[in-house]
Amino acid sequence: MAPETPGRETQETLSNLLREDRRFEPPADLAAAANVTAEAYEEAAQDRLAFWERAAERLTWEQRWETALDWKPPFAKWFVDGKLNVAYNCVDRHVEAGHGDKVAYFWEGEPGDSRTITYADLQKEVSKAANALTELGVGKGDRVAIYMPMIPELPVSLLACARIGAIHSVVFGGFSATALKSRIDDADAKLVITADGGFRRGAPSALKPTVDEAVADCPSIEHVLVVRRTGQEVAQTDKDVWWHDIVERQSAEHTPVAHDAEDPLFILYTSGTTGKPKGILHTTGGYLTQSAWTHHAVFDLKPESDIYWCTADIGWVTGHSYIVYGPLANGATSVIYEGTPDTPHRGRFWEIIQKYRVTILYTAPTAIRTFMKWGDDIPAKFDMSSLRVLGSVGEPINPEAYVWYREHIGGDRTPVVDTWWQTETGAIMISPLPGVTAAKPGAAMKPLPGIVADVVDDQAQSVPNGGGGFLVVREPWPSMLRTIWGDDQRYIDTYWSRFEGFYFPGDGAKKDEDGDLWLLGRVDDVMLVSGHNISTTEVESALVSHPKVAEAAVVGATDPVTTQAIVSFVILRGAAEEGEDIAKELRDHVSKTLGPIAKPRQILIVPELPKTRSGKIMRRLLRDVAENRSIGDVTTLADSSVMKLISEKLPSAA
Ligand code: 6R9
Repeated sequence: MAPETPGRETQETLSNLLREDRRFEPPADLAAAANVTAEAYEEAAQDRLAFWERAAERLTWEQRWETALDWKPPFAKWFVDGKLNVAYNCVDRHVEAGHGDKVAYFWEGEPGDSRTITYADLQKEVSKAANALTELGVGKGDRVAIYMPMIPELPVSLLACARIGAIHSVVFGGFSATALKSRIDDADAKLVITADGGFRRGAPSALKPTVDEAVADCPSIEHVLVVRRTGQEVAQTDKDVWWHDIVERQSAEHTPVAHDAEDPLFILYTSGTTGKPKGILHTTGGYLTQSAWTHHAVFDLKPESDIYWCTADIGWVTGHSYIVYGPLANGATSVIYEGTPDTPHRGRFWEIIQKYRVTILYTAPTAIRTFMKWGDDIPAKFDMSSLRVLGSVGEPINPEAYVWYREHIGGDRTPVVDTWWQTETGAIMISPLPGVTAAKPGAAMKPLPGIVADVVDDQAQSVPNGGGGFLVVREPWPSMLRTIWGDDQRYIDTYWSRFEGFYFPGDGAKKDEDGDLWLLGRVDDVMLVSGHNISTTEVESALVSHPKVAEAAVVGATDPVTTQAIVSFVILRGAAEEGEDIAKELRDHVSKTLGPIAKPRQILIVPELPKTRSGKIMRRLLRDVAENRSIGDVTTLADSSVMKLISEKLPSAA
């Protein structure tokens, strides 16, 4: 086992418990006009590198590459000796092609203010920001930490860095000063770009004090560039420069220079299960190729008519690839929303879809389950007939949540694409194609054309259909991470040592009888119950399939008899009452759905679940609760008070 993923050596296969027979065929009109058809799989299977070269040709290169791939395992170089500028590809080339008046972003602030930014506007803003960065002494290869709310200056900052070849490192606006400082230190960043604050849940939420606290002790930081968003009072330090003072007075002209295809584009930190966060390094040509191609293929993006909205935060990889780089490279019109889905009311998302006539929505299972909990009547009040494709990312989507999403948001017409990928993979890897795939609710289905993934047992042998085990990627792909910033050895140990020659993402998966892929969560979360490896995902999905359950998190707690026993934390749906018998009812329901082996020992009804800011359930903390330990590191939790609420619910908790 790789040191980062201390699973059990005994794990051979994952039990395959959940059955699902529903299928959703692609709508005929979508299939007929789809950007990508079934042929793409064949083309890529015949010549994978030629397939990716054609995808790279969708971009504008100043100098074409010599070699598609230079692979010295596990170090890859894609489009060797090619040169291009990412910001030019995302912005200028669309203006040059006569699309300057086309909207790049409809930006919606939480308090109800809005801005419309065309590609021509974006070109000016990015050029000014690039000039300002240069004036602040930032040059090619320098690292820039970005700690901002979801305002237009955030994508502008990313693109300004890309334009001059500086490496951005976006840190979630919700992270603490300690987390920010450790990321600044690890990357040895020169500049921080931030804002006074942003609006969340109806109130200004300050960011600048956190930056001040972090930077007080960061000698590498020369300047702090501050956008005024909320107008909150901010303490000034001698490193501070206001965005409106320096950026606004710059020239709106800036000539982009081409960078090498393998020049770094950004670092994005991902918290490992143990140890310090890993600085995932992405480079220029391969990253842009795959983020743009997958956005075009998986969402069937038609730049001339679609209004696309990805609800992620740009501080998460989904925002990098599918709010900024992919959509802009494709010349899309996107919506960006600053705030939370329940401000000022729980229909805010649907109101935004109605207002902008959004056609493609990309969100996360955690959000979908929250909307289910809030009730069907809320989305029903809005006109969402414009929607034609729905996407999901971040966690396995429970079949019930998938069907709810399709029915209540997609009017039972829209395909749902369940997209599996990671910060490390840079772009989508496994997903249905909306015009091709007869999708199964809860399955990510097949590796995209050009991606070679498989499920293997612990001897690295491919499992037969119907079997479960470890997901691996067998061949390098253009947007793969190139290393962990400053730590090649950790890159090798974490991703390339568990299975010789294969990339190991750390996720469990199964192949169904048709060979379609189902993601089963992190292997660290797999439970060992009476000799069976049981995935938390399947038990959670069984719980969520009960009409009274909105969300569920499942963990294995040490048990003297069964090695581990299943402990479930459950949030009930809007109207459901917490009664005496509900625990029994749910335990029986799981037993009936998956079999007695998966019957939870304990069901705890809780008001909330601990989640990261990107919405992933932190089962590690729930294991602490279930095993009656003091609760571990909660610094990456979106809301740290949640653990207290949960502990209070537990009869045996100390
Ligand atoms: C994009 C993103 C990566 C981990 C990944 C997996 C889980 C993401 C998923 C999914 C099942 C999906 N994950 N998408 N699991 N089905 N469609 O989320 O990146 O934050 O790095 O997380 O998220 O466990 O390994 P990141």
